[in-house]
Amino acid sequence: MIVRFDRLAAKLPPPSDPDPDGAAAVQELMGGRFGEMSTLMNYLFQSINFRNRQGARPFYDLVANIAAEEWGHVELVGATINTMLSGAAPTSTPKSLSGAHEELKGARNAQHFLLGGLGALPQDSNGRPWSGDYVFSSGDLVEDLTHNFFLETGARSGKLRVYETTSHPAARALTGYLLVRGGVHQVAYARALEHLTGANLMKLFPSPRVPTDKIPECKPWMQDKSHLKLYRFSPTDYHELGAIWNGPHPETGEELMVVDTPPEAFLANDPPPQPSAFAPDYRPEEIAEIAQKLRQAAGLPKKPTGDVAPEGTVAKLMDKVTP
Ligand code: MN3
Repeated sequence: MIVRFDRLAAKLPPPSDPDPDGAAAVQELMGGRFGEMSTLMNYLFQSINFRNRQGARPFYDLVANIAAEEWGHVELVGATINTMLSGAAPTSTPKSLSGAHEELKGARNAQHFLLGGLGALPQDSNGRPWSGDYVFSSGDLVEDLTHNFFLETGARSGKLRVYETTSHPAARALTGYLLVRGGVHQVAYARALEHLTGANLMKLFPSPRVPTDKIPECKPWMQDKSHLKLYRFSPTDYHELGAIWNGPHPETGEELMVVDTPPEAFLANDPPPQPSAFAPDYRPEEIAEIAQKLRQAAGLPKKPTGDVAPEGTVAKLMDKVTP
């Protein structure tokens, strides 16, 4: 089971200029074959199905622990898509709904506003739903680890292509972070295979050639040594990561390290209401009023007890004139 924290793995900029077509491209990193839903579900199913885990403990710990990190990557991709869609329609309640989405009728993913409330969907960049067929869980450890290495390789290519496709600051922050963390997981599966078989996949397939040290949005994470760290995502379990995650980084030669806690996490920006997309309703203030009454009746403080990134971050959002 998992414990959930209302935090994001990386700091995203607040909503600024909307970029619905860029958001459609980012969907590939969510529900594409090599997207974060695929990495999460592959490692989740492989860990659920893992047999003789006591006999193979370091390998079980590795796959199960990385699955937990992937949950956070799914959340981060979703938050990025929402950031890029914010403001694509009026952010204040329009006087008339007529034509409120007129500007969006040519958008690449019409379901972002026709089905979702200007929000992320479990789809790829062509709007195809994520599929369980993307999960490979054969039970054969060498096959599964080889698949995972290839999955992380494809995932990094995808991230780099999305980086090349949109310069929206949220997409750049996302891909800068995920390129570094995907690199860690790629090396982790290569190390696991090397320990098991002696084959060095990093030498066999030095791909994709991602110059992370030259990408500005990767640099802060490299300075933080995030490319060397495998975080332990459990207060009680998965202690054997260090039996696999050790030795020099295959590209930089620096020493790999296990960090015994989850990484530093960040408050999410509160995405503004999109009344014409009925998110959270055509009149969001009504839901806010009901929530306030319930809070009072339950003896909760007047101010919400949960945290979002500090106020004012939404002020930069281009609030479109209501039609
Ligand atoms: Mn990932």
